[in-house]
Amino acid sequence: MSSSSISAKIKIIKGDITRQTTDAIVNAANESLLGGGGVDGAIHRAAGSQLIEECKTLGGCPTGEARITKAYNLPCKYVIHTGGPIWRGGNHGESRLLASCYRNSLELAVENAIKSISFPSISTGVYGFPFEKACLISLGEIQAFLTNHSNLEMVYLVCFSEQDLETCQDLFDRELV
Ligand code: AR6
Repeated sequence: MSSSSISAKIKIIKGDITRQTTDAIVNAANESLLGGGGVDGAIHRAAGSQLIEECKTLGGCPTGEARITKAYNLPCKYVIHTGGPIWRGGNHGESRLLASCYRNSLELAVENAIKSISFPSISTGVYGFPFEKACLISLGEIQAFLTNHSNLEMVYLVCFSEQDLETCQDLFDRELV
């Protein structure tokens, strides 16, 4: 597939991940999968208490891996939960682990015949991963994955602030990845 047709399958938007109507949304969770603040808190509040009940049955998720659940009261069909790395200066495998979050979430999506998926910017909130660096990793992983998986139709990167949207869109437009 040409790079322009791959780029056409990636859309960077500003919004709230809990409002996305793609087949799946991704939750920036933690290893326990038992809820938290930020995106995780918002997703659990919007999904309702059945989501935590299903998460309890999963037995956690090591950093960089991903797990799938139903979405309950959310407008999407599935939630893919992945725990990103905590930023500890950059020499503790953070980039590799963040890349794994995106790759494993995308793998799980195609295994479940998901055609469209929305990602938040994993690890860039309380986990402190520098936004621009994280964005280059996410865009790189998504582009590489789409090159080899034509079944996935659309991948949305949902930025929470205007500034994050501008940074991410700029990196994408400059084709730095
Ligand atoms: N929609 C889209 N993006 C959002 C939303 C939302 N509703 N809310 C926040 N963001 P964070 P992390 C952005 O802290 O860094 C939790 O407690 C936010 O601006 O949610 O991976 C978990 O349980 C930032 O850019 O996730 C873990 O313990 C990005 O989402 C821990 O936080 C990620 O911020 C995970 O930390």
